[in-house]
Amino acid sequence: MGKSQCWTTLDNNVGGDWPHVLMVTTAGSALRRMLSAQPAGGSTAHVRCVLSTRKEEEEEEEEEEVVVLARSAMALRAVGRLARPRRALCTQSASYRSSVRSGPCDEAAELSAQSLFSRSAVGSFFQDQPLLRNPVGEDALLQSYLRRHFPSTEVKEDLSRFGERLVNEIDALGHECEEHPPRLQHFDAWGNRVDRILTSSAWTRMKEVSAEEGFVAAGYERCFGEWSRVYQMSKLYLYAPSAGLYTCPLAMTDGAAKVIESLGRSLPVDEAFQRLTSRDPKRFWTSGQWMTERKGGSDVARGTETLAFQQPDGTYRLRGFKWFTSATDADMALVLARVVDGHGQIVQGSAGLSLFYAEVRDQFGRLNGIEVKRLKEKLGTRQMPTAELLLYDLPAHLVSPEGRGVATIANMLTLTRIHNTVSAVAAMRRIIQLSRDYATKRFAFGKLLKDHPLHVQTIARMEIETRAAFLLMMEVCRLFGKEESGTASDTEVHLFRLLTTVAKLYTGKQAVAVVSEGLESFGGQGYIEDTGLPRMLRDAQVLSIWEGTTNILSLDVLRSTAKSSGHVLDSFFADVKTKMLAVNGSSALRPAVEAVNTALSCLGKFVHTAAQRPPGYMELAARDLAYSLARIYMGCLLIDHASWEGASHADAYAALRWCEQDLCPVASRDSRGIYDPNSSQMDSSLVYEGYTNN
Ligand code: UCC
Repeated sequence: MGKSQCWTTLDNNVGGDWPHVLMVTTAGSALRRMLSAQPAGGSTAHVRCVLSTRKEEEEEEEEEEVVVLARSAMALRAVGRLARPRRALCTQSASYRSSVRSGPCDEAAELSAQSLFSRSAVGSFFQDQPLLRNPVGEDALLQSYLRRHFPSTEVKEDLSRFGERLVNEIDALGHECEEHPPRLQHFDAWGNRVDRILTSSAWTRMKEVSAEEGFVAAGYERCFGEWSRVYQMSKLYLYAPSAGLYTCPLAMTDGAAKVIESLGRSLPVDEAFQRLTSRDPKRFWTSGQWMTERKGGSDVARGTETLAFQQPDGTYRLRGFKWFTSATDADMALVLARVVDGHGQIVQGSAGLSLFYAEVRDQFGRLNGIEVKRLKEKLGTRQMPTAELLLYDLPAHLVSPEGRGVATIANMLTLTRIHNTVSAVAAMRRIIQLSRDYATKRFAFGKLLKDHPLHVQTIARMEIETRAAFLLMMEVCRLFGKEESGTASDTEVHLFRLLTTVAKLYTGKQAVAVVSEGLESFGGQGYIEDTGLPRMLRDAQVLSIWEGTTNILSLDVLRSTAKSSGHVLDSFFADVKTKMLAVNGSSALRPAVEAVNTALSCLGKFVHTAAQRPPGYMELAARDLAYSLARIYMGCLLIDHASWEGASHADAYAALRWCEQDLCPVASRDSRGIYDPNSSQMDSSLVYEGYTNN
């Protein structure tokens, strides 16, 4: 057995339950006999021997070593009395070291100390890594949510099977996507301009996996009626942290399928729809969403310069510069552009924008009137190609009514915002799963991290954020499924419009905070690239930026309120009241129910008086208003879940703790005059104090 193989074997055997490790030379069978005659630590269950035969490359003779794993220092000491250890392989706990020094193994300890660094320049440090296990089995809230709302064994079995596939196959592909980011090849060896985006084989495999698992198809097959979106998004929630960012093209693909479905599936988009929703890897297509131009990705209505020239056959050619196109290796894209009329005129603003369908490559696989100027160098999402594209006569079909581009692509935004929420919650869940596992393996200050109350309190706070976010995500998906299947009430339709925005903006921020905290729970290891952990923070940061930044979405809350003449907020108030009335009987949850009711009443007063305030007042309050909606609704959902007969004590605890915070910051800040016109001036003078712009 080679040396490195031997050490690997040992690594794998040092588990969290076996914190004390000692290496001895006594032959394994002899040691086992001694142990059975005189059980160490009172019972042989406290000691485990691992036999490893090692042969140095240049040595002829094989050397047998026995690694002893013990559950307690006492058990280890007992072994030390039976068999003289040659050296300590690793001592994970301070208690072991002190026991060896003070106990009858002094000689052994000295030998151990001498030989500790003898094998390599870095010594024999190793630490059990956090392990990814089937995330379905580890996710108590997912399980109880499904038990409560969706008791289909078929779904549970599919998710569990998929969880195994994640652990055994997909997670490694995700890491590979990170390690082999896309490259742009401008020219081939013979000088031809080719603009090839070269992606990793793992990225290609992710596309096949996506078709096989029906990540998009499940949303349109609607096998589970109004619960189909809950099923689809549950699967994506499991997939996202292992997906190597393949969730991004899937989000846009889902969005494009939704736009096409809502427009009516005429040619040529009918063929595209079938491909976007196919389970056949050979037929499956992904779609891009080309909105963002040089003037920005938020103010799409004023920032879009791309022009559409009509052709004699009724199709169009697009010319423009798309500044930030994600997953540029897609097969098709939905593109916003301005139609140039017969006099060479265009309409400015939102009313001039129309939506086009374009295929990215021709039948020979060459780009269709597209130059890839460069790939973006991004903080995160490096697994995925994001590019600047020059469009010069890209063939395209008008798919929206002329001038209704933004309103038509809004369906796509709804989908990508839901996917964004799913990815945010998934990232939080994954970091907690790893962090709590690590806490059972890492020793510090004489005990495992899991036995340090402050450490566990920190993870518990992350858990509360994640549970609240999870329930909001699921509620949005549930409402979506109802809307699509035509079973949603008016209240639910309004709620869906409001909560999609609120969920995206709030969970995007939560994900950054929770993932960052999660990294810290690994100490320095959380900052080390090849643990795979830093990537999670980089990738989380995008969630609050793309698909509408926090402020843009806060303004969208105002937009949806105005457009619905306040019905979205009326629905919000009505729904929270109904849910709270339903749980009023539960005394354990009473403080939480009271907190939500009080916050709702404060919010009601704020909304009532804000309507009479000067223009600009609500804009300044928009972010705090959105946060208040999020916190109140999350509190309401936590209470609702905790009041279910199958809920656990942890569910009730999470609800109570969530509701201890300021659930209605917009009312608290309003009472302190934060949105008065003069505070805006003060903000400005604070920000620009000392600033010179010569
Ligand atoms: O593209 C990007 C990167 C792609 C990567 C995607 C991956 C996602 C992966 C996630 C998971 C891993 S980033 C670019 C993203 N850009 C945006 O998200 C746009 C942000 N800006 C906005 O949302 C703005 O609010 C705009 C563009 C919607 C504002 O446009 P307008 O034209 O100035 O605003 P209007 O006039 O208020 O809205 C025009 C119409 C109205 O309908 P009508 O005309 O019937 O009154 C609105 O009601 O659009 C309707 N509308 C909506 N409808 C606007 N927003 C919505 C909405 N959210 N839902 C329904």
